[in-house]
Amino acid sequence: MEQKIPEVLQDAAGAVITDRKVWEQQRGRIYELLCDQEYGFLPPPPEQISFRTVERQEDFCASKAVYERVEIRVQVSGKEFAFPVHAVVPAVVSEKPMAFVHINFRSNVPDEYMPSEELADGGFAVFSFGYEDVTKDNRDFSDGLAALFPAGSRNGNAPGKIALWAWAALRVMDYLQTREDVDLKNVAVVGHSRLGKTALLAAASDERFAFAISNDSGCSGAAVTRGKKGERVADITKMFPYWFCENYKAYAGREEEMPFDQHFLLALIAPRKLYVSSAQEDQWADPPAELAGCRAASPVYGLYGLGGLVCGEESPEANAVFPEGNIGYHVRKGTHYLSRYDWQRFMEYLRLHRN
Ligand code: GTR
Repeated sequence: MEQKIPEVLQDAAGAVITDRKVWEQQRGRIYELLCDQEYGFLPPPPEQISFRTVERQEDFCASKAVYERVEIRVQVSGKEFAFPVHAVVPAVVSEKPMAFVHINFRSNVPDEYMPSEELADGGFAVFSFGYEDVTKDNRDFSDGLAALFPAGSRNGNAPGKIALWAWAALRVMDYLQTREDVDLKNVAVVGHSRLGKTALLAAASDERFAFAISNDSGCSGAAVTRGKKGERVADITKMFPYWFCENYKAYAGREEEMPFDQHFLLALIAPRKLYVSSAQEDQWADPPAELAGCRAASPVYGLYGLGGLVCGEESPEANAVFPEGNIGYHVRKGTHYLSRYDWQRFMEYLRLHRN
């Protein structure tokens, strides 16, 4: 069933990479390869960026947290675009809170995907944005952030929507740099499903994220593509071609020819922390393929004298949690969803691995 996947620690001549410096050059090449062939290149940082708090509630969650709506305004190619970020920061803390940057399906706070009250109770801050406040989840590249990049620039490696949503997450990280009340050494970017893919790309693109968390990210996310069940490149590029760059389509039905696989994306996060979560009944995402991605990315941590995934079990039972490693993993009972259970595990993982 499982097919041979490309070695991430192999140089262009086929030699095994055992040296961290050589890996760091390879890392740059791999990042460019994934941008060029799969997601498209993220646009460069904005020419200008500004932040404005447009709403503030001190009595959020029974006064346990402060809610702020912050407008992030960017200028790109002389054109402006703004999107809202929702901050929920615990009101009373003994130390600066660790923080999640949540790339959210919704822009309501709180919502069914994000238990902001439990996060605040747990001592965590959360900064979320609704992905469609950045650019709509459709093939229209003339809306929102996408409109800042000239039409007709949809050449082979122009950014797909995942790359644009990831770019927005980097701008939230820019905003966080202005917050002295947040533990900036411990910021996690987190997303579910298509936004789990986005969270991985954001963390691969920006080392300011100390943790990357992808939930049920599946195909073109944490799951190894070769031998994968459920969704394949042909499915995803047919249904959602605009998530990716044009070049990715060439691999529909030809996954064996890809000069990469998804563990390359995961490896770009090393030596920072990575947490991958699956749902047992989410066969479309394929939990074993997501776990395989974690295993295949693990050797890169060895170059830093660190361990990757710590999971002895071939096929873990539902609700098994493997938090010890620099790559953490759990598989939850149930279907495709970002649940309270998942968030509880993310909080535990951050507490355990706090920098
Ligand atoms: C599905 C898609 C998956 C996953 C999911 C989601 O339809 O095929 O790759 O990303 O959407 O984002 O909910």
